[in-house]
Amino acid sequence: MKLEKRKYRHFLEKDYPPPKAESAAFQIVSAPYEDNISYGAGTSKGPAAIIQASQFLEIYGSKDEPANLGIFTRPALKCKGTPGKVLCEISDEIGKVLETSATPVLLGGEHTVSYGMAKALFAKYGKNFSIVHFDSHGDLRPHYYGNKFSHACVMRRIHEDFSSKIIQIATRSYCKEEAEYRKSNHIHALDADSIHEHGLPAKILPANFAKNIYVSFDVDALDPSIMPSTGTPEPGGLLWNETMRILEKISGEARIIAFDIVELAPIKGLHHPDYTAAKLAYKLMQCCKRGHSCS
Ligand SMILES: [Mn+2]
Repeated sequence: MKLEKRKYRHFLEKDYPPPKAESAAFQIVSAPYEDNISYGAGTSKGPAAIIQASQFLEIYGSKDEPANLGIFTRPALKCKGTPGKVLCEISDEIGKVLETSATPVLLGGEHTVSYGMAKALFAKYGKNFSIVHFDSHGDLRPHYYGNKFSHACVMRRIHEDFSSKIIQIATRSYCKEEAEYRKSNHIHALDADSIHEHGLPAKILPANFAKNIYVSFDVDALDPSIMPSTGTPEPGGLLWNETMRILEKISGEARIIAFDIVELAPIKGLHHPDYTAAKLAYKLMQCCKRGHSCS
């Protein structure tokens, strides 16, 4: 059987036999949840596509590499039923990871799944974590066509329920109501226009941020030229190298304690975006480890 035809269940398993869950430095939770779609479909296939593409990452580095420290992939969640039920399923699963010393990594699914991560982090850290939200959209709507748990509202729900401090990065598409909510609630932003016009600021994270950071990465933060596989591709996004610079800066300023990658909607026959998302997941794991060593 050709390597690329075989279906893999564990991140990187082709080259790195899966470690035991209890000794892994990272635990991956797959949440293939797809309930409400604004435009294009297919995010339920995102987690499996990232895991499949990860087999083709080439890793060469020291013993401190995440691959050598152990990445355990938990069985994918079912994500069936009401949004409330699915979000409980996700937060319970992340809660189990947080009882170990592993860093939780959540793969979506639509962006709504991030609420489950935030809920579990809030249970462990209280307000002692802040959120870095990469997205082309604000995701701050009060509801979206009547749905409070739409992916277009996820940061609003998180902000309301956990009072998290949030910075939005690469945003370039939001409505008036979201702009007003942002302003009146002191939600920080490093919009795509600002990055393209002025470059990156000396420090990315606001001074009042917690030292523990949860990075929620909607792949539509990336430019559609490198990331076409998402429901609402929005021109004017981040390219790869500038994304890496931002992540490196953030991991030098704080400690990434959890992250997610959401909204990948694989396109059949077009594998570079899946590979990009898998590489992003691995780079974020490296950033987690960098933050641990500098804190
Ligand atoms: Mn989003």
